Amino acid sequence: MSLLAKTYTQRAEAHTNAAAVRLLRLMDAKKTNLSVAADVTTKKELLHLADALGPYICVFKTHIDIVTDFDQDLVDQLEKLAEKHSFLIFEDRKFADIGNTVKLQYSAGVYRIASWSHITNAHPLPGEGIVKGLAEVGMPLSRGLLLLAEMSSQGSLATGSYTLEAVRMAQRNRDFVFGFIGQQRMDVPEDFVYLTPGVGLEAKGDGLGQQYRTPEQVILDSGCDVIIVGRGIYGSGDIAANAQRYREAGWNAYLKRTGQ
Ligand code: 5FU
Repeated sequence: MSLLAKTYTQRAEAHTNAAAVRLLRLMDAKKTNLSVAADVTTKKELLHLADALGPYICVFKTHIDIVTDFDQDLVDQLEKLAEKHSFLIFEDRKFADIGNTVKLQYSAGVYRIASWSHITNAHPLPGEGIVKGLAEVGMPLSRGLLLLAEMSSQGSLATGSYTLEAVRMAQRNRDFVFGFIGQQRMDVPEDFVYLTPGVGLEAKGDGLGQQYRTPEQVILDSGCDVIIVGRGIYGSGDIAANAQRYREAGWNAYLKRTGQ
């Protein structure tokens, strides 16, 4: 059976990476492949989004360094909400330095990302040392890493042979790397989980290079697994109703893909 015809649960059963197993299982259990990109700048707004949208999502994606009043209590509360609503936290840190430096950026500093974020991501740009450095911190905590194979923004340089090398790097490090930030599934035998930003039902772009595709284009046509939606949900109107719309669109595309 082709990977794309399999359910998330079937894929979880065959997977060896702890973060992938957890994510794939919870997607089927909650019937959602929606991740919200919570790009807000106050603790209050971030916690409000996590609590209000928690029931609809599998992954809550943060940019913790844009929160003006960050404190330890914020991540303590975020972890409690992750338990309450059963979602994973993904700090979209996009590490991009040498192994020794990213190890420190991941474990220490003000944010201590590894201590609370189930998933994080890294650019393959510096070479394999970035994965090795992050793995030294993340593996003992059962965290998972995504490599940025492609970006949604116009003119991105992550294409062609760069993207192929990202996939090869992931293939060599499957104990820690369980998937990609990418725009389309690459044809390899290993099961990688694809989380895909640049998703919008109405807008086609944002005037700053962002490019949007629909949930159906992402899940059905491009074979990705999780839709990441930010402003399409919290930008205007009723955020819960917006989340419900994206959740349904993403889920229906998955049901179509797997023939359920
Ligand atoms: F890696 C990427 C990428 O290629 N494109 C993105 O848009 C990450 N993102 C993130 O997804 C970006 O940093 C935002 O947090 C989010 C998209 O938000 P939007 O409001 O749906 O455009």
